[in-house]
Amino acid sequence: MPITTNGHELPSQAPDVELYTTMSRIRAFELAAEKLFLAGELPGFIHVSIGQEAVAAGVCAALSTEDYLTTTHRGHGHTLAKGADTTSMMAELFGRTTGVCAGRGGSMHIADFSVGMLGANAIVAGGIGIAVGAALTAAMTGNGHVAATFFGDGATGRGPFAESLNLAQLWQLPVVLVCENNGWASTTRNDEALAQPDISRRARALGMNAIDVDGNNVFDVHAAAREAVGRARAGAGPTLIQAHVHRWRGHYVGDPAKYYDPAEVARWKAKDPLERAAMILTEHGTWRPGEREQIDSEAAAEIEGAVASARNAPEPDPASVARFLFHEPPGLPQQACAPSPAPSQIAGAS
Ligand SMILES: Cc1ncc(C[n+]2csc(CCOP(=O)(O)OP(=O)(O)O)c2C)c(N)n1
Repeated sequence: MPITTNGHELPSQAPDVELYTTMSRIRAFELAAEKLFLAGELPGFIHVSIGQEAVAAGVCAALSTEDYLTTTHRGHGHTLAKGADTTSMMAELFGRTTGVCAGRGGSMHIADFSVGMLGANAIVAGGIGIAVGAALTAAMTGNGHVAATFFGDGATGRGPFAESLNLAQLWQLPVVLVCENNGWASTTRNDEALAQPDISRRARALGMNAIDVDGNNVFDVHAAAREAVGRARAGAGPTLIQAHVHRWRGHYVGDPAKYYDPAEVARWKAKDPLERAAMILTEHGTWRPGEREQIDSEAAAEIEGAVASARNAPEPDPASVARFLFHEPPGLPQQACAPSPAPSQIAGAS
């Protein structure tokens, strides 16, 4: 059960199959991305969130499409759960023109304003201030939107975390700050780097509402997120959710992760959020017979289709390298690139 600041337990609603479906799609997307990267098909670096899917699914299901979201270098799951299309996300990882950012961003810089996704961010803690700024926009314009941001425990050692929490609480902004506390920042254990590794206590020190939740239980995460989003939308200010999770893989795909104790990883895997959700849905008699298998095979087929489409899509023309930077240089050839979003396509723009 998620525990609020005053020790109150938040009950989960009846378990919803849709939350399992989102996790299954994220898992399928990231297993495919991992394989493709190791086979040398994807440029750059990628970071996967395998084992952390419940946080993305549970939080984003509490947001509307227009609500704002920012995320991190480990943001595929958050972006997908917010409603981005898997085909254009996969094409983005391949760096193709059909990508959600026309192949210019790659894994760590995905943004999709059409679903309120303001951006992944390779700068640790970089997304937190942007979400607080978006929440300030919501408060000043009265547009009714809420902003949410995902970040890791490592990000809480940086200045933008402290500054953003301060302003969010001072101005009672409609923002939900979601810390995925997986205990590691790259190769460093958080108790070696943070004076206070319990992130909720840092929020409570400012008087901010905070909720602790088992990040392996998607239904509990969702209950916490509904409470936090409801408060924010009602004008009751920000909430920090600390989701306790495990990062099954190394920091980046290809990291041998020799710093992990194999017994510890085995313990984490025993808490697989997909298996946990499946067990709860079975206990409640929510599944139809064969429903889990059907969801998993549809997710696999969706991702297979996304990969095939990305492989066949064109790469950007090198002559267009300056496109989307600052302004459209006159005389640039107009090749097969997705256009910049019109202001009217940006969620919340009036
Ligand atoms: C400002 C900044 N410092 C350092 C890095 C290098 N770096 C990338 S990810 C990372 C660890 C982040 O850990 P955490 O915030 O806990 O997120 P997690 O990787 O666990 O999801 C570091 C140090 C960076 N990208 N940006």
